[in-house]
Amino acid sequence: MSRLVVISNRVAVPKARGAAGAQGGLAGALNAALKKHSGIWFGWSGEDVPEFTGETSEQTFEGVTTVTMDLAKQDIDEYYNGYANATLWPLFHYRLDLAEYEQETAKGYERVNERFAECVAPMVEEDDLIWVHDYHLIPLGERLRARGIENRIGFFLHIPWPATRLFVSLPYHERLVRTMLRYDLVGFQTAEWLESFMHYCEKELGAEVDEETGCITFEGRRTIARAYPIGIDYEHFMSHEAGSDAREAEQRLVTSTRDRTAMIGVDRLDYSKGIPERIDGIGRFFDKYPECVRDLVFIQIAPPSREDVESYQQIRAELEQKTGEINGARSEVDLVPIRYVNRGYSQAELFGFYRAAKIGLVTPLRDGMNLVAKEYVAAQDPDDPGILILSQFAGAALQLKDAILVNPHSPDDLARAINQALEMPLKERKERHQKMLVSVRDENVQEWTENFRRDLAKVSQYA
Ligand code: ADQ
Repeated sequence: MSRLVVISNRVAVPKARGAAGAQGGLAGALNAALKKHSGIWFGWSGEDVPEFTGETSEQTFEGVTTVTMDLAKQDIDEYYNGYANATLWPLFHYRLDLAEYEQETAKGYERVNERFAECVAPMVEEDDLIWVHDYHLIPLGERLRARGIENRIGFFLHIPWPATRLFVSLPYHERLVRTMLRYDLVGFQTAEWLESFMHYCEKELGAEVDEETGCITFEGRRTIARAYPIGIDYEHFMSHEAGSDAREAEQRLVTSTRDRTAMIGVDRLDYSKGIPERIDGIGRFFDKYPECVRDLVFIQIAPPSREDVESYQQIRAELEQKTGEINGARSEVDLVPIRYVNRGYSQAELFGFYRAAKIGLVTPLRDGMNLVAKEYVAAQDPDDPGILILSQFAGAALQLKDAILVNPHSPDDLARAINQALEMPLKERKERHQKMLVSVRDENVQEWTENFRRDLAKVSQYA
């Protein structure tokens, strides 16, 4: 069986001690796949050095070898904070207003992709399957090809692929897509992002696109493009159910909210997650139903991320202001309607919080998938499940159709959804939850990893 080589911006380095259980989700699934197929995981160490040296550091733990490289400060500024997170991330999340187009950061992005190729190429063995992850590394396949690597190489995009009309605002957009077509297999979270990509290839590049097979033929080469919706590590996540950390967290929330209904939001602090818009929706609900202020409490957990990027500093300030306004206007001596917590929690604690919350608010303005929505469903008590309010613009909405779907831009729609959730009879809650649970349980992260790996291994059959 072919060895698997996974390449992503960062590597979740397993630790010999103390990190047990800290790896859920994607990291856990990739580790399991690497263990099974005896592979390597390569990425940036997260450290910066005065100058890039090309030296790598390797460690093997339980059959998985992780290899990392350090990057120069300038590399990180241009490639990571710059092009990846201030150009591609906002553009791919439909935030043209936040996207910066700087030639210097574009060059840095290319340069760092070249550095990845320089370090990875010598490790590649003849029959390896190479799997590249996410928007940081789109041109890497092409850089590896330039170094003579002829292995099967796949790419998975964790975020949305934007509509063609939006995507063409990116200078040199054609170059980026041409590099995508040097992969053998490209995967997207949903059929919607896949269709946008194919539309671009056909209309802008003039590629031949077969929508049924996902085969894109361009300049004599073939690439297969498909949707692979990512899931959670269901079994691992459910293992928290019986643990004391989850139970204590659940109890903490239940005790502190007393007889009020708890609603929860859990996100990285990111403008794509629609948190200020969510707060507006809650404000609108309180305006419409002031008698409910005493019955509800909203808990938003949002640890800061990407703090070196300016738009992330702004979203933090905006959120603090909005929360302050609503709490200022609606609080009583014994009651605060919104609790905003600026830190992260372990998966076990999140399990407990999700379970204690009778409404889960997952309302991104745009999201590749969104795993919080799936975790919320998994954590519910099947005999008395909470209700998921989910943005129609999250990839997850295509699978979780029994959530209450909302337009996250509309405060009125959010207020309507909260009211609908509060009034929903137990029978309907159970029916909706049961259907969503089947999808969350069956379309899990192991399935996702295996499907992608299997298609990549088969890819020569199509070429
Ligand atoms: P993210 O944008 O980071 O991921 P998401 O899928 O919602 O978003 O979350 C990933 C993980 O982070 C989840 O396991 C969640 O529990 C954890 N997490 C989020 N907020 C947290 C918090 N406040 N405290 C602790 N943990 C938290 C990107 C894409 C998504 C896609 C994933 C996987 O943007 O669309 O679902 O990759 O492909």
